[in-house]
Amino acid sequence: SMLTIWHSNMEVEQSYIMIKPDGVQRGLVGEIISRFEKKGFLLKGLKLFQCSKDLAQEHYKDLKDKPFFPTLIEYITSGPVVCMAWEGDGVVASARKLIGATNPLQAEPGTIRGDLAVQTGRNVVHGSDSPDNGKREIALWFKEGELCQWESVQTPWLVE
Ligand code: IDP
Ligand code: MG
Repeated sequence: SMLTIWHSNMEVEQSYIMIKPDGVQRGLVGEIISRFEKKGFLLKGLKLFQCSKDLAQEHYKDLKDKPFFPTLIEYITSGPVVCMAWEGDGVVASARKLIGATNPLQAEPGTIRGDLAVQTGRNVVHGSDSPDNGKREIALWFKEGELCQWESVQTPWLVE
């Protein structure tokens, strides 16, 4: 329909959200996905994925000079991760709030890290820090055709 065509050409904000290997190992996949679903964002891409060192290094390239960079890369490549693309107005900043502070001991109760983790080096989930990085990271982790174009029946009940 015209509406679908118009929508697919719009620049809708997207965030790359990733459940890290500790979140997968600890059986938190459903819990974490559920928080974004219940908030009302739209899931456009989802996969369980074992990433290479190269991909992890590219994803975290801004941190390459940090002392914890090698252990960060080991952590992210230590098992499968869950890669997600979530869409909606304001999704990047809102997802960061849902996720909570980098250090889980400083993260507010009610946030994912505040409720489910205790250490920065095992903080269960990643979220893009800007709309530009959302685009960059989704392009990095997903191949052409892996994202779904779809409309949720909930949308008119979430957005007036
Ligand atoms: P963010 O994930 O909250 O955006 P960043 O500063 O971008 O935090 O760091 C990326 C990831 O690197 C963190 O989520 C965490 O897994 C890891 N990290 C950051 N700082 C430290 C540290 O001081 N020690 C160990 N790991 C760290
Ligand atoms: Mg970051």
